[in-house]
Amino acid sequence: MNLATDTLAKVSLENARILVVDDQPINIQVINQILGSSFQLRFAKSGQEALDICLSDPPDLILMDVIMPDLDGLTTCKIIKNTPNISDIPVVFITSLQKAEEENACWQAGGIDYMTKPVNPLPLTNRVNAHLTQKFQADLLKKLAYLDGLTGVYNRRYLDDYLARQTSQAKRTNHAISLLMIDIDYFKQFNDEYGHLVADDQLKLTAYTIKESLHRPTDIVARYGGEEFICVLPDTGAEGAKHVAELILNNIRALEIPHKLSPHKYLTVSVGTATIEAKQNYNIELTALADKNLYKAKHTGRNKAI
Ligand code: GH3
Ligand code: MG
Ligand code: MG
Ligand code: MG
Repeated sequence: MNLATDTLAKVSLENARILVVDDQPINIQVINQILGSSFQLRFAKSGQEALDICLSDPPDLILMDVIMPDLDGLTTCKIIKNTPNISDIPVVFITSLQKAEEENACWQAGGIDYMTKPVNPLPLTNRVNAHLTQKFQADLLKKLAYLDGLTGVYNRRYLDDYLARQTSQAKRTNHAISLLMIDIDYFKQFNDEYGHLVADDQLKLTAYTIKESLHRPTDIVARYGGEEFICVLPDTGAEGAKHVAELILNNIRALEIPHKLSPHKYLTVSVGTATIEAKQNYNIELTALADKNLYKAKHTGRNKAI
């Protein structure tokens, strides 16, 4: 991903995905006629079905009916707004209810907009365009706020937040958690020998290789400092952490990036690992422990994990 190009690119609504929720097939048909040729539409006939779709494949915008059997639109919206990962999907209510207090209930439930039935094609299209544009701009800002500009992996700000959340969740649920601190070996010499531009490219490739070495959706890598990265591995004990560390070491060795000034001849990394095992002492400071182990790896030959 290229952040600079992303930033400059005009937000494109072409591939926007909209979920239409309504218990009446005729209403779904009407909206499909108005928006179907411009956006990717999905349909749900109940609040529960809408929630299932949001959790498995979140849309960019939801058009929500209010009156539905079982889970009504207001309750469904409240659940969405209180569920992590899907809470920022904008919900536009489309309803036959017209009283002021009924409209107010839609705003109170967390809706971003309110339209009455029967829908007029042009106002609906314009409002959908406006909400999608705002959603995509917010997504882009989040990306810029949380990703490292050079390497495209998460930045320190995101790391601090994610690590705090995952550590407290591990404590709450009595699960293990591990952290890897990764530092490129002899990178100062690499810069001196090959120049900053080449070094920047290899730094990016290293970040990408670490990212590709992680296989669980909850594993993340962040740039911690200049040529240092941290991986957070939730629900992973010492054995699993060691396995991931070895995989990273091997994948980076396999790149065979020449490094004349390193005794290993190729660009390598050293890894410090730290783990809180399930139901163990949750006061262990993972970052400090990983830093200590990284220091040991550096002083016992580098190109290894401890
Ligand atoms: P060690 O094996 O002990 O880690 O040695 P080292 O040379 O990698 O470590 P040191 O901390 O002394 O130097 C890190 C160097 O990494 C400093 C700088 O030349 C380089 N570096 C840090 N950030 C960047 C970056 O963003 N781009 C480039 N090109 N080089 C960087
Ligand atoms: Mg209805
Ligand atoms: Mg360093
Ligand atoms: Mg280094």
